[in-house]
Amino acid sequence: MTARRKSAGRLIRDRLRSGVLVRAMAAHSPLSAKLVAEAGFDAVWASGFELSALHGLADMSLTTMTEHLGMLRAMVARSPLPVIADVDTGFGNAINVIHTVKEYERAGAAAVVIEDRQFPKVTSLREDGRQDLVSAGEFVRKVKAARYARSDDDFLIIARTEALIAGLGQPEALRRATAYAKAGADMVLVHSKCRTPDEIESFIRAWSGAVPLALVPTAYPELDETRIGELGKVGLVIYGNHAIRASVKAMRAVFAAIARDGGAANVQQDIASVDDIFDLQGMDRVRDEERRFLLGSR
Ligand code: SPV
Ligand code: MG
Repeated sequence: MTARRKSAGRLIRDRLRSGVLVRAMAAHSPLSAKLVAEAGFDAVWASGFELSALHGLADMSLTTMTEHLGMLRAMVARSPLPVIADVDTGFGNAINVIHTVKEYERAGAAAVVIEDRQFPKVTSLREDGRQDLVSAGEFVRKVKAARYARSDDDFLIIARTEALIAGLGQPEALRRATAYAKAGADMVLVHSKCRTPDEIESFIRAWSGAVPLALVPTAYPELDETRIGELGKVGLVIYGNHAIRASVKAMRAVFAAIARDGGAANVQQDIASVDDIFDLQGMDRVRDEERRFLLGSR
């Protein structure tokens, strides 16, 4: 086990223990993971939605574990932050979860988030999405399998319930969250696609606090960190898809302007400078290495 992997989960656990909200921002590439660190977030969210969108695919188990794992490994290599892996259903049943946890831990992830949907999954935020969950009993066994598979006790197993998304109601969501915490999940992520925070706030108030909660306030962005702090019981907030949405809007505007104008003169102020990209690429370090190893002088 490397020091890096050990410290990745430990960084999150230390912050959780000190009662400070952990803030994770979505990324879909090593470059976006670097920008997450630059902006001052605590962790990178290796989002399945973002990676699917990057491939031009729906977030419905169409990208493979190998693709997601490869991208996660590249992000871990380029970002100083702990990376929280969105592994969807764990790519199958409890046996798949064992393999998934071992592979993601070995790749340097700090945590995995596993959701109680059936494989293949359907994206959560779609209005008319099919919402088939596995039974609470089966998912409890998947959580136990995840705990069994990790080799570093600091590696976090975050169990995600989609009960509210599936319309099963708060009692069922609480029943599932309680069972997952009892099975050994380090945190429970509870997701909602309501356009107001009411459903989630009600869940938080009813939650026993057995383990900290994780939230993804995409559909109800007015639930900000100040309000989350007031509510308590929440250890992690994930900004789930803001990297890909920011990129799409920026690219669309710049591409349209160049196509319209027949040249790039008018977009110079709207795009990053080449020097900015050089910095992100570590060009200073490369220059130094050239001096040392190619040109023979220091
Ligand atoms: C993701 O970012 O892939 C998530 C969050 O799982 S959501 O898309 O809102 O389900
Ligand atoms: Mg996802």
